Amino acid sequence: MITLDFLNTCSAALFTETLHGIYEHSPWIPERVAAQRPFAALSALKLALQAAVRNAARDEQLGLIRAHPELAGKAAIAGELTGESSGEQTQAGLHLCNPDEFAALQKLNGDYNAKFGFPFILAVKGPDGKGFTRRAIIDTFSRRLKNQGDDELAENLRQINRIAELRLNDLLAYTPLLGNTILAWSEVIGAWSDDQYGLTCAYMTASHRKTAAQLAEWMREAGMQAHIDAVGNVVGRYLSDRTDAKTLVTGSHYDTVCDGGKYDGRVGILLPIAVVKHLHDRGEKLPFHVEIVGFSEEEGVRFNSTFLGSNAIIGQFNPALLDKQDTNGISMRDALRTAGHDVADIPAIARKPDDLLGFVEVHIEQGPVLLQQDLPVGIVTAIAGSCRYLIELTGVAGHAGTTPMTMRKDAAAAAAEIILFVERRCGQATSLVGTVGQLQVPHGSVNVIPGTCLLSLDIRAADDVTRDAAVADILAEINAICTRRTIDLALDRIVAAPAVMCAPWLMQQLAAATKRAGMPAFELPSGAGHDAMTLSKITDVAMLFTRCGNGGISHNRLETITADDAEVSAQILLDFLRQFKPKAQA
Ligand code: HGY
Ligand code: MN
Ligand code: MN
Repeated sequence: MITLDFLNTCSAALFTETLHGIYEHSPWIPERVAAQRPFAALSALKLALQAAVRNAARDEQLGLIRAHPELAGKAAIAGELTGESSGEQTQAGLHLCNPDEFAALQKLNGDYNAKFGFPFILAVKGPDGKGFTRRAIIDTFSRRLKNQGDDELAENLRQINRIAELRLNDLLAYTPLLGNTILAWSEVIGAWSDDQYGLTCAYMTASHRKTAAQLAEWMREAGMQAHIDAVGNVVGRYLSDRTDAKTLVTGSHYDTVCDGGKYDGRVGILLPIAVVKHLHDRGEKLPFHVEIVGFSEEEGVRFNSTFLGSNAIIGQFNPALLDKQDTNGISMRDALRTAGHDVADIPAIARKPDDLLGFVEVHIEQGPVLLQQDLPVGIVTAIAGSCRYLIELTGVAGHAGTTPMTMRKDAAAAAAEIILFVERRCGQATSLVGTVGQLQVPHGSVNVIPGTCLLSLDIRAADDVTRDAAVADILAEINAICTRRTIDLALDRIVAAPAVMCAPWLMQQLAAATKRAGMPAFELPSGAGHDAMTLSKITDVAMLFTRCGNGGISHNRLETITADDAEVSAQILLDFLRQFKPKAQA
């Protein structure tokens, strides 16, 4: 069996020869990293090989891409695939295409080559190495055919690096066990949704409560005491033997956006459970309690109650939320009662700040930065603050055919002007973003001028000054547009979360664990909001990001991570916990 130790100590020629099948017909890649040996970990060898690809000349990169066969293409038909490619395409079932699938792939291969001048590359063994379905392969092929040339060249190189990673795992008989568990658990709870379209798990729905029960069960199996609190947070405690021990908290949210991804929030619960299970299975205790919280509500989809779960944990649950109603007229109070919760128990959820050693959240990046850096993980420096509003514009509904354009009070036209101003204004600073995610003409008709238009507003920036200046300008412009158009305006601010800096003493310990895992400690800000923002009000916080695939997409069913990246993140958290020093000793 090939081991890392063998690869580190054999001759450069034998190193290159042993790795000849890792990058299709391209020995120059292992050749270029041989001199960097020894590698402290398999992950460090993978990074070095990926860097050799990233730093190669453009013609070498194109040669590497063109050295790869098409999917179910000519080489496959002629039986000329390498052993590795043949195994991969077979595992994905590409040798079993029906005539329609086969025809679709031939057309896609032709169109893709004609557009880009190189073949489409996809690591068909997928995120967990078990293989994409043919349907998923064809859908991905069709989606990526619409991309631009440079983006597809970069994506092909990432896919080649992913294929190499999977081939290296096979060569060294390495299995990302924790990562596979995390992805398998994500699939289980990712199948439970409020609707049949995609994954929607809104607060206190049946799928939400089923997910909570499953998380509690996995926590118990990991040796934790687990309970579901009065607002639906799933709380697991892995107790230290020390009676005077304090508590280090980790976790994230398990609710989702509508038609969301399987990993947003959930990885930050499942990964720590897998890590604690690893400790428990070895009878390993820590000098502090570890508490994992599956926060019940962060996205705010059903009741516009963002960060509800984490607010209850810090003792700042807003009782007024209980009277908010969802689109079916069900109040939060009734939803909690139906779930068997007693709202009188909510205040007791609050944690004592003195008992806490800190809060560390693992979360998918939800963006493209780590992907572009070819890095599995990153350390978060700051979490962007956000302001969110619900806006109701009221004009006059009227006849679409008889009302002259100069006599209209069109609420939707006013909304359109507002949306374009938000886009223009938020293009004026790099970390500033503005989004109108909800836009609705209630009970609208094709032949009726919109009398009412509802829209949401989400403005964020890495610093509060930039964000607040943009919010002021946007609100002023909204007022000006409504005055000019004689539209009535109702504004409801539903979130005003300041930007949060992560604690350097916690970041340094995450960074140290990252480096021990053979990774550079790459730092980046978070454009997304997280439960860590709420916990930062009572304890120091830090975050570890895990790379997102598919261009970094999130809040979308295409959200994806690999078992290997989940594994590296889990190993870093495990090492972080084992080496953790409280602030006083840090
Ligand atoms: O919107 C956010 O930033 C988070 O995903 N709730
Ligand atoms: Mn989210
Ligand atoms: Mn999230």
